[in-house]
Formats: sequence, structure tokens, C-alpha cells
Amino acid sequence: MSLGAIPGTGPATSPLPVIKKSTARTMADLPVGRTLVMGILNITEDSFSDGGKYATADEAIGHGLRMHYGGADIIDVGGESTRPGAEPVDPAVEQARILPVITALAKAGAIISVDTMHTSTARAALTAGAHIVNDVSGLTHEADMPALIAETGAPYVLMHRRGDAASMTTEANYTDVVSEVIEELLALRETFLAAGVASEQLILDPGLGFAKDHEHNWELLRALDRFTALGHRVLVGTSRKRFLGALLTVDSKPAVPTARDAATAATSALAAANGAWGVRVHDVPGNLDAVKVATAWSAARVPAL
Ligand code: PMM
Repeated sequence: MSLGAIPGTGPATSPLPVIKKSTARTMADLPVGRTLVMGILNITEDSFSDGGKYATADEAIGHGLRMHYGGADIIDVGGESTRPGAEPVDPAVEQARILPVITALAKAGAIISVDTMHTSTARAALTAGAHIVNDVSGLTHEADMPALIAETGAPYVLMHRRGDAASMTTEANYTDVVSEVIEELLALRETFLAAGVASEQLILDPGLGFAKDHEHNWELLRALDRFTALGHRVLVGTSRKRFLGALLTVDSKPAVPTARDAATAATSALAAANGAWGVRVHDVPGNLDAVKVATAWSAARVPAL
């Protein structure tokens, strides 16, 4: 395919990246031996960190390509904000936002996950070239998701959440957050297995920030090995989240989202050292460095005493 043939990639002189090759890839092409870096591409008006930034397909494709060529292993494309209090988006609107972007990025050789709670959007995205379904609903949204995942055989991120965007902040009540999140994820796992989903398709995510307060997020991150011990790949999303902003408070003001990237990279290194399969992040280069550090640290010989 000639340069610029895909909308948004532009002529060679354009400041937007151009397609360097057009080979579609599969999950088998993902690197092994280190934690994967999933770059976030929110094509929404109201996501907390990057809402409204990629309002046109051209801008979204350009940013996706930048992350792809900048070393992202996976690009996570979403068209509906998941932040507390976000307005629901009609699946038709969501699909109009994301499908042209997924088509273009898949042609450029990106491995793509679709961040959606809608079964119809997940199906359309897989048809357009997405590889993974990333569903933050914790199965609170559409009951036919397990049937779709069984039918397609696609890898599926099963994330823990209580309630929906409107109610989740009031549902962060736990006696033992780690045990309860694990228990609730395992119950959801049963629903997927009963629908015919293969265990290997399921990627677990503790859902940091989703019906969790700051302390819960730290506890979950600290106990990540209990999640990896469940025998599934584990994905972790800390990127620029409020618990990092609160940690970095200066003069009683939490750090703004874009000032949270170094702290995010630190959490990515910790997650990688604890066996995470992937980290979902805004800043791809910094987090790629962080997981490489963790890989080298984990692989280093421990001298005998
Ligand atoms: N967090 C957000 C959105 N999608 N998906 C998974 N699997 N895990 C997460 O932690 C997660 C997610 C919210 O962050 P954003 O608004 O920056 O996309």
C-alpha cells in the first residue's frame, strides 16, 4: 500500500506519521520475555486525561501510529469514557469513532484491543481487525458478552468493577480488597467458562480506580502476585490515575494527569517485576523503558550469600 493511502497517515511531508508497512499481524507476533506495553488511544470527548484530544479520525490514527512506531506492543482503542460519572455513549456513535481507526492501525501492523462494554462494538471491532476485547464493565453491562467471546475465540480482558460509571465511587467498600476482588473475578470467570470460553482466552485485570479508593489501588498493586498466581495473564492499568495524582500532591493540589507519567512508569516497573503480562499506559516510551528495567532486574543473578 502506498504511503498516505490510509486516511490520517498523510503525505510524507505531513507531521502525522506515515504507514511504513502494511502487514497485518497476529497475537503470535507479540514479544515474549517481558511485560507488554499497551498504549491508550481514547477517542472520546471526556476521558479524564486525553478526552477531546483526538477528535478526528486523522488525529486518532496519527496518535495510534506514533505509539505503534514508538514501541507500543498493543494499541487499546476506546470510544466511550469509563471515568466515574461519564455519560453513556450509544454503540453506533462509539463505532463511528473507533472503526476507521482500528482498520487503519490494523493495516499498519498494530495489535489492537478494543476498549468497549458493548457486544455489538466488540464484534464490529474484531471484524475490522482488532485482536483483543478489553471490557471494563465487569460484566455489569451486557450479558451476551461471554457468548461473543466463546464464538470468536478472541482474547478477553476481564476487568473487576462494581457498579457502573454513575455508581462505582459509592461501591468501594471492602473488608479485604484483594481477596474480594479475586473472589469476584473468579465468579465472573465461571460465567465465561460456562459459556464455552477457553480459560486461556481470559486476561484478568484488578481494575484499579474502578470502585476502588486510593488505598485499595495500592493494596491491589502490592498484591499483584496473588493475581498472577491464578494462572491467567494479568493486565494492570495505573496510568495517570487519581491515586498517583494524590500521591504527588504539591501545595495541597494533586499533580495534573500529564505530570503523573514518571510515577506511572514506576508502577509499571513494579507490576512487571511482579509478573504482569501487560500494562495499559498513555506514555509508551517511558513505560517501555520501565518494563525493560524490570525484566533485566528480574533476570539478574542473585549472588549467593
Ligand atoms: N482504565 C481505564 C480504561 N480502560 N481498561 C483496563 N483493562 N484496565 C484499566 O485499568 C482501564 C481500562 C481508565 O483510564 P483512561 O480513562 O485513561 O482510559
